[in-house]
Amino acid sequence: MKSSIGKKELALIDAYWRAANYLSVGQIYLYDNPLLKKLLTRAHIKPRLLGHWGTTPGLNFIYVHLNRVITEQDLNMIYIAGPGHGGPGLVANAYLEGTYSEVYPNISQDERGMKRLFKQFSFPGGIPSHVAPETPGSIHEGGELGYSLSHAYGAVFDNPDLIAACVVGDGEAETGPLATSWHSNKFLNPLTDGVVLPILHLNGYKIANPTVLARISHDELESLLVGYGYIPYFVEGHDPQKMHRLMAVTLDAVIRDIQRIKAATRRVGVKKRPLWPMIVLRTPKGWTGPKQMT
Ligand SMILES: Cc1ncc(C[n+]2csc(CCOP(=O)(O)OP(=O)(O)O)c2C)c(N)n1
Ligand SMILES: [Mg+2]
Repeated sequence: MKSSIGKKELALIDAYWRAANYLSVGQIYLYDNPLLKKLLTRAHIKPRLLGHWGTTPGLNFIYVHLNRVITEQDLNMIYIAGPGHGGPGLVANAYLEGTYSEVYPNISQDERGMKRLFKQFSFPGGIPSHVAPETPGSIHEGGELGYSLSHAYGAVFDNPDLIAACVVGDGEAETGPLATSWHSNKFLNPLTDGVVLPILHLNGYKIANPTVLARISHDELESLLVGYGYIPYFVEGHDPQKMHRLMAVTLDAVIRDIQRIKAATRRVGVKKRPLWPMIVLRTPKGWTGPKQMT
C-alpha cells in the first residue's frame, strides 16, 4: 500500500496525538500544576481517580488520523466511540481544536483554562467521565457497551454521503448486541445509504480482563470478519512512528476502497452486496503510559 504522506506531516500527527494524550492524562490525574512547571507532589493529584486511561491513547490515535483524511479529502464523517468511557480523549480533542473554549469560554486555551479543564473532569460540579451531552459535538451519550455499531448503521441509512467511523472495543465486541450488529452491513444499500467503517480496537483487555478477539489467532480473526462480510485491514504494533505511517497508509487505502465501491455502484447499479473495508487496530492498552511506578 502506498501513500503520499510525508515525514513532516507524520511528525505533526504525532505531536497532535501526544498533546491529546497529555490533555487526557491531565484530566484524569491533575488537580493543579497543569503544565508541570512545579515539581509534582501529591497535592497536585486528584484525591479520587476516575476515568479510563487504557482506551484513550487508541481513541486519540484514531481521532487525529481520521482528521487527516477528513480535511485532506473533505469527507463527511462522524466519529462513534464504542468506548465512550474514554471521555477525556474526546474532550481533549475538542479542546485542542478550539471548539471547547468557544462553547465554554472559561475553559480557555491557556494555563488557567487548562487547570480548569483538568479539575472539572469527573469532579463535583464538573463534567462526566464519559462522552456526554456537555462534550461539544457529541450528539448521543451511550453508557451501556454494545450499541456503537448499530448506531453507526442507523446514522448512515438514507444518508448517502456520510461515513460513520465506528470504534468498537474488544470487550464491547463480546456483548450480544455488538456481536450481532456486524451483520447490519447486509441492510446497507450502497446507492442510497452511507458507509460504516468499523475500527475494531484490540487493546487486549476489557478493563483488566483478557478479551476473546485479541486472543484468537490472526487467521481465525480474519476468517471471522470476512465471514461477517468485511475486508479487514490490520494495523498492529506499538512503535508510534511505524504505527502512524501504517495507519495513514491503511486509511488512504480504505477510503479509496469505499470511493471505488460507491463510484462503481453509481455507474452500474447495485449488482451484488459489496464487501466493505474495516480496520483492526491492535495496540497495547494504556499505550505510551509508564510500565512501572516507583
Ligand atoms: C453492558 C455493559 N457492561 C459493562 C460495562 C462496564 N464497562 C465499562 S468499560 C468496560 C470495558 C470495556 O472494554 P473494551 O470494550 O475492550 O474497551 P477498552 O477500554 O479496552 O478500550 C466495561 C466492562 C458497560 N459500560 N456496559
Ligand atoms: Mg479493550
